[in-house]
Amino acid sequence: MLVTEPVQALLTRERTLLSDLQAYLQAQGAPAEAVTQARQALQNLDESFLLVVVGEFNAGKSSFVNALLGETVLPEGVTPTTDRIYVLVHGEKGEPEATADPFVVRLRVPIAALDGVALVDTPGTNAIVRQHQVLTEGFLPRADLLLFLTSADRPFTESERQFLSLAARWGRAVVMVVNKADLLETPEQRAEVRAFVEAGARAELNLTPPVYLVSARREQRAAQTGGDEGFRALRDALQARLGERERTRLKLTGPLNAAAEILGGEERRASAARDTLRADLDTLSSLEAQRQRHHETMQGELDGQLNRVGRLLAEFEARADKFIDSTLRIGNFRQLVNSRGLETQFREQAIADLPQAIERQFATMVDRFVESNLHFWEDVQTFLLRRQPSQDIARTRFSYDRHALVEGIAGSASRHLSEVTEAQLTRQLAADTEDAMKGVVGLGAGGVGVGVIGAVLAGTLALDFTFIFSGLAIGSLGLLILPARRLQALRELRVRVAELRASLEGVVRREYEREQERADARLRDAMSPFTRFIEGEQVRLQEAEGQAARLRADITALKGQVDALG
Ligand SMILES: Nc1nc2c(ncn2[C@@H]2O[C@H](COP(=O)(O)OP(=O)(O)OP(=O)(O)O)[C@@H](O)[C@H]2O)c(=O)[nH]1
Ligand SMILES: [Mg+2]
Repeated sequence: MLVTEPVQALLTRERTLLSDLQAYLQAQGAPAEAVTQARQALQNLDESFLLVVVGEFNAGKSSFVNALLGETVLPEGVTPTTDRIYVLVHGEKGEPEATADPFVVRLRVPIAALDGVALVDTPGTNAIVRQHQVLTEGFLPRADLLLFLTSADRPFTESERQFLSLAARWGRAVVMVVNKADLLETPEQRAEVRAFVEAGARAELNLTPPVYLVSARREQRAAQTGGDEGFRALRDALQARLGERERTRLKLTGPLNAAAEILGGEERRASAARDTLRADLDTLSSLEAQRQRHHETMQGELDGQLNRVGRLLAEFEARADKFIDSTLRIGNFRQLVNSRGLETQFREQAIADLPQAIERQFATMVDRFVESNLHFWEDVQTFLLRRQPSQDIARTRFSYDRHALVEGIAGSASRHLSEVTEAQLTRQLAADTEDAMKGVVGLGAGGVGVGVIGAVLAGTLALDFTFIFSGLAIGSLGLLILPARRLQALRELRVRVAELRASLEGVVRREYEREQERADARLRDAMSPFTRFIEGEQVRLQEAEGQAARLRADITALKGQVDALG
């Protein structure tokens, strides 16, 4: 390369720009391959000039290179032949040397035409071996000048059009070559093929690169044929194109165009990330409405459960009613004198399994509470996970982080819900029931079992309702007032059942409410890393936008200066 003072200055600025780009990509958490491409662009500045021959398999690339060198250096064949990238450099002939890239080999050949230029043969595109195309596409951004080879018997195929469009995206300089021109028999055919290839190239590159019709075969058989005319023209053109000044310009432009493409990729990712964040924010704000609906559902659920408690109490009341009615009778005189016996009978016939039934009902309520909250959280998570960010940002730090955070939401919240909430809510309900029962009975808690709802209720009910019979251990006088006592007992029963019902309902509603608030707080806690992430990313993307704009301006300015190089 012609390193004059202005070139040196440009080189320095370009190196700075390319390392800034690399740092920028790293800071943005771009996919590894984008960072690698930026690093590669920087390295390219210091590599020799790469003249890269590309085209569909069997177009005659290897034959073309051999013809250009005037020596059969590379294998040729009708099937997909070249399976790695051959970088031919001037030097003492030797064995192929490995490079840092296992698919790139270096070959020294003692041909003066290669001085200062490395000639590169690539595996063909559109071969049955997909890997061949992948290799060549990966190498494309490193090419300083592309020799785009198409075959006269199938000029400018669809896959060649696609490949050329990729070359255009990377801003590569292109020379169009139609090989196997010996297959074209008339001047009309030649003109037709040339026009066709020209039009195709124009459509993809938006400019009209010169098209050369050559025959590698005729050139290889120069001894018999006297060489190929098209080949001679191409050689001359390359000579001019690869003059030191032009080479320098291409060498400086290639990495800048690559930088523009790499930066464009990052800008697309940033814009996709912004879209994702916007959608996430929408989701979060609709979450409040969802939570409201969830609460309403929970309230409906709770009402249903309380109704069932009410039904149990009504059944108890009916049994107690019947008991009082049939027991407090004069004919039952003997039994009435024995208040202990009465209490036992009341327990057996009226109370029966009410405490256990209520306890079961409470357990069901706790289960339902935990279950519907779990469902709600899972719904929230599914909702967020369903919003797959666009393919553009696959493999970025942004999508890894976001995915991990969204996946964590229901996880941590639901673990707590099933491990802690269930036990806690059960305990609270028991303790609260016990407290409430004290009020109903109007007695101290003495003797009442602690913690288990059934025991609390059993004790309470027995104490409370047999209280009705207290003082019934009667003398003869009592018999006279028995009808009045019966009425009073029935009245009292009704009052007590109503009180019991009210206080159980109060307990349950209060505990439900309290636990729901805790559950909401926990969900908010579980969401908070995600909401913080959204806020953080918005700031990052905002700043990134500014940095990208500065980098883009730098690229444009430098390209202008490279173009203006004398
Ligand atoms: N008629 C004619 N045949 C040619 C010419 N150049 C190459 N061929 C033949 O085309 C076939 C493919 O040649 P290669 O040089 O191996 O083609 P390639 O593009 O390197 O193929 P891959 O390495 O598989 O991508 C061989 O059979 C060559 O003999 C030419 O100018 N005219
Ligand atoms: Mg080949």
